[in-house]
Amino acid sequence: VRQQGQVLWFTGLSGSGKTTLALALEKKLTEEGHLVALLDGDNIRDRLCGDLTFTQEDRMENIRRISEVARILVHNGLVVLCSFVSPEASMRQLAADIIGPEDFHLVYVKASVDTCKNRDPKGLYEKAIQGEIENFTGISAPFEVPDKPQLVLDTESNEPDQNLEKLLNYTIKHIRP
Ligand code: GGZ
Repeated sequence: VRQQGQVLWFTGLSGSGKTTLALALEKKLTEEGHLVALLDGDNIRDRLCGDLTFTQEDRMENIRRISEVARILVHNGLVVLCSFVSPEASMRQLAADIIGPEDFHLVYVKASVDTCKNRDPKGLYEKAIQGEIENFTGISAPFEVPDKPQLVLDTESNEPDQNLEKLLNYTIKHIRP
């Protein structure tokens, strides 16, 4: 059976749970024999996009490069999971335009700034509030809630297992022709 490549694009605040969900999905899909690629800050921001900051312009360039990589991978039949804050509608639109809207699924990982600030697993919110990090999404840079995401995963009110199940069901439905 030829696998149909698709991109699942996770958008949400730092600390909303994007990468955790994408990693869990990657594991499930891999166990089921799918070819999966996971792109996220940890493997992109140090290397391919190591020259970029968090200004609006640099975030656009970050998303552009990632989307071009995702486009190649999806054309090779992979399920591509992209986990990026991608805070503005124009950035997500750019990704959809590059990848092609028919292969692009927007997943909004939903948690409020207050919740993410309280979680603060890396202490970044605290630093942003102290003014030690500039242009920090939710503190000193905007996050535009997506208008019409294909899927919303609320990590504030739902249990992780509930969200993973919802995500897995959606994915299975869309990667099998
Ligand atoms: C937002 C920042 C910033 C600023 C560093 N604003 O929780 P994390 O740490 O691991 O995820 C965040 C990641 C965001 O990078 P992206 O490439 O996803 O952003 S974008 O799509 O907007 O280009 C956070 C860390 O990098 N980080 N500084 N100022 N997040």
